[in-house]
Amino acid sequence: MSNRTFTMIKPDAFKNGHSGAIIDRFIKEGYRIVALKLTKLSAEKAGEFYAVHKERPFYGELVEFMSSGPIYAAILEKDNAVASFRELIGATNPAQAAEGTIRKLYATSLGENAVHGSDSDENAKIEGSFFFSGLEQF
Ligand code: RTP
Ligand code: MG
Repeated sequence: MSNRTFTMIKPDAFKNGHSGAIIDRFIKEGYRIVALKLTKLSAEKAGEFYAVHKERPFYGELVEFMSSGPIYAAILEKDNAVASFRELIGATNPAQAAEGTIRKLYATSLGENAVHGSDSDENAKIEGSFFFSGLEQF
């Protein structure tokens, strides 16, 4: 089990002014910030990041949304990071997310759901390296 996960604060949460509260929550929940950057995905890069969803009906909408404005990308470290972080962010659909979870508090809708969290240790590594060089992942 790896102790790192990858996250993005998505364009809706950034635009709505929730980035500070969300990063503060990561820290309060005991995650160490390994790497952090403010950036903006092109449609091409967003499409590449979410290539696993290429055949899904929401792919076009997802790519458009994820390239619509600034995001924060981050690598976080804590024991059992991937699973514990998925619990902290809550269900994909904020309407189904548990009370107190980040998506329950800050997400806009199923498509615009405030944060991303890697779904496996393998994907956490791939996704972290999509945004950060080896030297930035100290
Ligand atoms: P994420 O990858 O962003 O952490 O979210 P997740 O694992 O909870 O959900 P996933 O199934 O991987 O879907 C990726 C993102 O696609 C958008 N989505 N839209 N309109 C829809 O039906 C729909 N379904 C998913 C969401 O932004 C979701 O987080
Ligand atoms: Mg996912």
